[in-house]
Amino acid sequence: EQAHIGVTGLAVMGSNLARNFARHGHTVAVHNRTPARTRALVEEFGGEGHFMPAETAERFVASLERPRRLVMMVKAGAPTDAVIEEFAPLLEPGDMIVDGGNAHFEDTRRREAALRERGLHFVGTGISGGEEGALHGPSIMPGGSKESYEALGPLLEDISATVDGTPCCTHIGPDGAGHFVKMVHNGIEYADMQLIAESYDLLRRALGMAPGEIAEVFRTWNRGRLESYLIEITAEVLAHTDAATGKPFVDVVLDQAEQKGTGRWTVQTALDLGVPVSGIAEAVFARSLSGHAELRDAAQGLPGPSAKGLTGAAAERFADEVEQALYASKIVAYAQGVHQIQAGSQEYGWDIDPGAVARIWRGGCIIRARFLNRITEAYARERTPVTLLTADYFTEALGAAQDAWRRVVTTSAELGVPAPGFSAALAYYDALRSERLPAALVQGQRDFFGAHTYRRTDRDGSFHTLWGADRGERPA
Ligand code: NBP
Repeated sequence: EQAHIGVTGLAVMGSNLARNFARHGHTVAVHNRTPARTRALVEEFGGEGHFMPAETAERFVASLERPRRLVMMVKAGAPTDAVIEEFAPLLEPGDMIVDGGNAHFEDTRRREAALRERGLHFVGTGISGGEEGALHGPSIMPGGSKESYEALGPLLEDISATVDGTPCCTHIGPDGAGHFVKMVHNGIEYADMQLIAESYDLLRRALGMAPGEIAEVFRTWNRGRLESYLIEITAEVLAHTDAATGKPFVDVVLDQAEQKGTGRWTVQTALDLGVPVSGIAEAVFARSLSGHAELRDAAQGLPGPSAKGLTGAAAERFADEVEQALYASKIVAYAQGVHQIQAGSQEYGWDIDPGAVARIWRGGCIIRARFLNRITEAYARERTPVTLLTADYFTEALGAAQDAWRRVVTTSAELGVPAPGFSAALAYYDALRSERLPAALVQGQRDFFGAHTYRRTDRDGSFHTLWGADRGERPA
């Protein structure tokens, strides 16, 4: 007997994926560098399905049916290259290596090209949903060749989450496309988390609400258009009481947010592609600012505003306004992420369908949310919008929310409560809306000090003004 699929790298993610395959009736070969993990998996969960444990790479490969489907779930970076180098010589043309780790898409492009030369398919695959997702159904974003998806797709779709009967897994595009989309997913996740955190902070500091009360507000929001996994877990975290002190859990946690780096990759890549992902960037910077204890200590004495909080009618309507600001800012974060996916797709020739991406993000992954249906709809139309903001549904939502959104940003400034996510999103919206931008003045400055030239609104060509002489204009 041979296995349908093999999983090597049996830490939490790999073990859970292997169990997920087994629970769906697939025979799964399992392998890990340290064999104790392989034994532990089979000992503990062997009853869940049919596992074929292998203690050596050779035995593992020999146990797979051909063409071989080998999923690796190891630490990203050098360990991934080491595992590829260990297995590639044992494989035959047409075999597939699936990298389900959090690889950088440039690494995936390099690995795919190298393995293609050797006749092997390398399928860089984004997997979101954490440990629970891996076991019960993640959102799966496979890159690599179309041909490899024909052999792998049915198995991956089998174990992915499903929403309305549709699997949260689709072929994203060639080589690094899957890992690229997973990276942007994480960038959007950073932005969404930051916006929710700002909402909490504003409710707390403008209205003096307790964490438990704010949890109730989030629970209410989660029954409406903001319904999403992140809002749901935020309510859980806010409602939690620390057992040791009896204080709200959120008050005993050190307020320095950490990151593993995928948000940073999103922003670095966006800078290279020239895509303004300001909302995502502010979220990454907000985490980094929170970690600078020395700066924050030094700044404790800086003067703040005289206004202390909201009262009266302004207080009454504030929670509803924050809901609107959150929804509008979230639309902007997704619009920026979708723009980045489109720019990457263009740069690397991936032909990614943003509507399909939104569809597979509806379940399994961390950013799963009711509102993703609306993005899928927007891109299912014959005429797809240039930006998500101009899709009918979103334009209406932004229009309805904008007054409240502006008041929330104003209030945050007046009370001295930082809301970089809300304000960056609003600035992006207003910049795109503006008929003229002060970029014209920047061009003038650049031409003045560096003779960088400018274009005119009324004539083709590039020009330079002789700023140091008679200020006459010359074609450049
Ligand atoms: P880890 O990222 O902690 O990796 C541990 C695994 O890598 C173990 O199986 C370990 O084998 C193996 N490994 C290492 Br480290 N170096 C190796 C080498 N040189 N040769 C062979 N194997 C090696 O595991 P994880 O948290 O399960 O995550 C797996 C991947 O999935 C990562 O890329 C991660 O970024 C990604 N991911 C994680 C999550 C999550 O929620 N945790 C979500 C989505 C994606 P050993 O047992 O012999 O040390």
